[in-house]
Amino acid sequence: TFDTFGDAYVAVLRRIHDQPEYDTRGRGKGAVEVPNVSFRLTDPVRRSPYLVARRANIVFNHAEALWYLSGCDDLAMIGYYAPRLEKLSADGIRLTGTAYGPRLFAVDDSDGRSQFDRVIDLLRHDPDSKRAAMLVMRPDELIDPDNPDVACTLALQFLLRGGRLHATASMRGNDAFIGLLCDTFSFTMIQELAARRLSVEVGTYTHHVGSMHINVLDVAKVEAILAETDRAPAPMFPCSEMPDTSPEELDTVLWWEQALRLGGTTLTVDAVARIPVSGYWRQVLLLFEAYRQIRQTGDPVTVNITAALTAGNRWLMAARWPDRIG
Ligand code: 5HM
Repeated sequence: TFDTFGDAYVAVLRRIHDQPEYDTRGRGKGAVEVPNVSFRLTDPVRRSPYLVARRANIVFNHAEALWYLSGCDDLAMIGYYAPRLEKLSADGIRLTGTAYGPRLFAVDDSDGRSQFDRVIDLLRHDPDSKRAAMLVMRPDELIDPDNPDVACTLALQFLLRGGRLHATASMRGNDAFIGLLCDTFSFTMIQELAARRLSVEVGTYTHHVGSMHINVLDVAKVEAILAETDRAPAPMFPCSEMPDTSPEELDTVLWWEQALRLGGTTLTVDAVARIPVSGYWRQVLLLFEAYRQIRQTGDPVTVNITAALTAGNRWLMAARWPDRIG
């Protein structure tokens, strides 16, 4: 059990790096592995580790969570934030296994609800339910042995206990350096959104993985992270809590995300302040505007936008794009 994800992340990397149990070569990729790794977070809202050597992409983290919440599977949206995902798409248009959105948040039956809607409704009527589980990987994903993109997540489960919404993610495999950070970020955002919808506190987050591994290609970067935390503890920043967010408010955030991505639209701090969403989501739109400037101009991000970021977001942006954040 750890307080924050930053603590768990470093502990998992250290365990796999220092005491690997297997060397594997699944699909031709060398990795060191520890099977059946679990951890629990008591404060899943503090979901970003502040590690210079990790160079985490806080813009991608939010984009991926929103991409899931949108219920979409288009490469165009998520590929703008992470071009590496292009190679996972068989047709260059859609992602299959990696796109958890359609499985969790798209209406998938004649009842007009998504898996997420159903578990929320279930917990409203039967708060002690043991059934609030959403399945992600599907049996048909193993039919084609060359499928480049099989979902790594098996299921997400909510337990409403003691007035708090606990969440558990079960994964068949997880890349402890890259995927673990992104997956925990998105899953704890989903947990927080669900807790707010149910008007309960955020509980603990438990992450369980069948094959937790570090790809051999990333070992040097992992060693840099471990050396960084050996030198000094990572900094800490205050974290904002997500307010209750309606589907309409999420649509507004997604509309602005798309407008910034597709070009033509730019945002100033004053313009963001006029968008009818909460301060929490305005901060996310500021991150998208900062990223638009990084992608579409060669200049540093404008001082006003940088100054309007929270201290934690500014730190993460500067660690990722040191020459673009003043
Ligand atoms: O051979 P396999 O299908 O497991 O390769 C996919 C790998 O991508 C996983 O083992 C894991 O290392 C990584 N991954 C992850 O960590 C992939 C996804 C996409 O579902 C994810 N987290 N969300």
